[in-house]
Amino acid sequence: MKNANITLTSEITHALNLNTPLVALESTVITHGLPRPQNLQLARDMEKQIRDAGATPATIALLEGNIRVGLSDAELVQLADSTSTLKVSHRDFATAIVKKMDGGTTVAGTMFAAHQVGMQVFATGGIGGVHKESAFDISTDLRALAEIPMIVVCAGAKAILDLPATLEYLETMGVPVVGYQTDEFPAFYSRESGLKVSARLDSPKEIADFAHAHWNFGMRSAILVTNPIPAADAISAAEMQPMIDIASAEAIAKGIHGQALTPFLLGRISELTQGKSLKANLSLLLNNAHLAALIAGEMSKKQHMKMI
Ligand code: PSU
Ligand code: MN
Repeated sequence: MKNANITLTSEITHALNLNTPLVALESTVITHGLPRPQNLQLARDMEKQIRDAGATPATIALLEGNIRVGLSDAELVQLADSTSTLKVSHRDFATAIVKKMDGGTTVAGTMFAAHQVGMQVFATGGIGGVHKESAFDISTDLRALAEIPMIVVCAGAKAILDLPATLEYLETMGVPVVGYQTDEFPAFYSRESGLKVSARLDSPKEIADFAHAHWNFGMRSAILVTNPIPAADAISAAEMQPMIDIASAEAIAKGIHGQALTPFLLGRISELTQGKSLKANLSLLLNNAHLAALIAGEMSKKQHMKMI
């Protein structure tokens, strides 16, 4: 293990040593992204989805100030039930460590920890990005994508963000935005956004080949794989827009900013759509876990071929 501050389960240590397929999972979605009790159910379902597709799940979080890769079921319950968790992105690790707090790691925080222990594939729902409400609110997720070489599978980003600005930022930082079986950047609840991805790839193997081409050439950024929500659970952009406008106007009126903004917008949209968005959210998370597990399988095959 490269980083002595991180505790791994023996199952994950074993998988890393043998190069068997592994998928990292974030935990802000459990602590701040979803209501109870759906958060615990989702955490368990994502792990199961990954196991069913032949990979090992590694949920990453902080428990009493310890950075953990892989949680037992009792620890997942502890995290999902806790009422005083910290949302942990890059700047927050030291706070959680010295104050011995429980914490949910964001996309950025999860990427950092997962990379430190040698993982390459990560599944999440939606990434953070450039917010519309204030000029300087740009998620640390974007910086992490620029600097940490991992395959990050998501359903795009929510239209609560400034999606064109988010894509411009990713382009500036040299992050490939791959559409899985699509040419269009998906907008989380919606399969469409009117914006283009930088490359379309149609199979997990093509994605693994792409990652090798990017990194073997010397690039260090992540590869953002965007996987549209299953059509049956998608909500059209036209249907979402009024809710997004209401939530955004409320955030501005209440002066909500910083780390609290994303959870506020997510919660309000869930209320405004009366649970429809929650169903969509759960569906796309499971869909991403499945694809990430298949990509991890292809990455591990490549690793084994190299060793022969
Ligand atoms: N977007 C979602 N659901 C989420 C998040 C983002 O649709 O749960 C979480 C992720 O953990 C992401 C974080 O990394 O919010 C981004 O927060 P911020 O915008 O404060 O960087
Ligand atoms: Mn922010």
